Amino acid sequence: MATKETRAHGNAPSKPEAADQPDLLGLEPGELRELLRLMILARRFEEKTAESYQLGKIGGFLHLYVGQEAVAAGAISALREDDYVISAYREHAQALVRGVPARAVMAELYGRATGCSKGMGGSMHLFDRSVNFLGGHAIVGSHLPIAAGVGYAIRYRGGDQVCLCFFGDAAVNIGAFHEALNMAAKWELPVVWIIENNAYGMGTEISRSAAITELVDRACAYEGTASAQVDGMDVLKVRAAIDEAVRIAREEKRPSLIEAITYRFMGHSMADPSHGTYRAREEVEGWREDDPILSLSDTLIEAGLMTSEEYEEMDRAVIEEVEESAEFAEASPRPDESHIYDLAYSDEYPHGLDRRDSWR
Ligand SMILES: Cc1ncc(C[n+]2csc(CCOP(=O)(O)OP(=O)(O)O)c2C)c(N)n1
Ligand SMILES: [Mg+2]
Repeated sequence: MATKETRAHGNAPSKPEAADQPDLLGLEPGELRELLRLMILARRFEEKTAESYQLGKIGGFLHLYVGQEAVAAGAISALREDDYVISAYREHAQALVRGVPARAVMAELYGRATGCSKGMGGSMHLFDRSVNFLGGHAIVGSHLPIAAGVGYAIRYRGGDQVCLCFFGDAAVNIGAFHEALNMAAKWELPVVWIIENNAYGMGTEISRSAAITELVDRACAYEGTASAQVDGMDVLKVRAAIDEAVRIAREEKRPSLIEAITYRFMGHSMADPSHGTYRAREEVEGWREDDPILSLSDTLIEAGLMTSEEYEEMDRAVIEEVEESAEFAEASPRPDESHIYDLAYSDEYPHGLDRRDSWR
């Protein structure tokens, strides 16, 4: 069973904690409250999407991130605006935390022209170039070589940005994982690889598919790749690990592989009941006790950085924002059928080539 006890839980390079003082990483109270707000936004947003899905307002697949919010919030908050984020298909939270407006994400899920991918992508293909959010990729592992390419482009242009690449534990057994990590190490690319190890690829527990289950250990196959395993239920520990990985990428021009130990509270997708037949109810309930939102709100309240009334007010404001995003989506038009072939291929050809040249 993938209980908290049976899984490794973090050797992140965070500072040692004093007796019963939480390590707040020197963050300002406002920054800490924003981390909490972002996690609540991801949670409330997805609760709403589950409701809309059941009402038939959202079509296709819908993979919820509930339980894993600390990974997206901790990691993306460590970035600068000109850095890049790329993700797999469980990416609503990453898009929201990166700054894609809730209404643009919701409208995309509803298949509306006002969505961040103009209603042509849906849940697994969120994209927003204005905040350097490069997707949303449905094929497991397919975006890792793209992240290496982004890292290469940064290096080629002499920039000091970083590309943060999220993927699940099952992606580490895909060939593209090896190819991408190998090239990133060889070419010293500023990529931070984040494995969101939630113990399962659909209904298969990682120990049944991976020869090495300490996934972070795979970093040693790619010399120069820094690595850390971190408690992915603790947003501050994730933040500390990614702060360091980002520093390494920016200053030392080296990639890192970070394994965040986390858990999804819901099923693989809306088609999968929350515990299914492949995991025990007690296992899910055990992890729910480690809810990253409640952990941070307790920490902030105990540290005197927030009152429980302020927490409730924050939650209320987020719920309002989410409700408004659903109303916006509902009222938005669907994309026109005449655009069905748009956005699949680029119309721009580099280096003065014209469309016909590509057929020669
Ligand atoms: C190449 C490929 N094979 C199979 C699938 C079907 N599939 C979709 S999600 C998934 C499991 C992926 O699990 P993981 O990488 O751990 O991510 P998680 O769903 O846990 O976030 C599989 C096998 C796919 N999308 N792409
Ligand atoms: Mg997984």
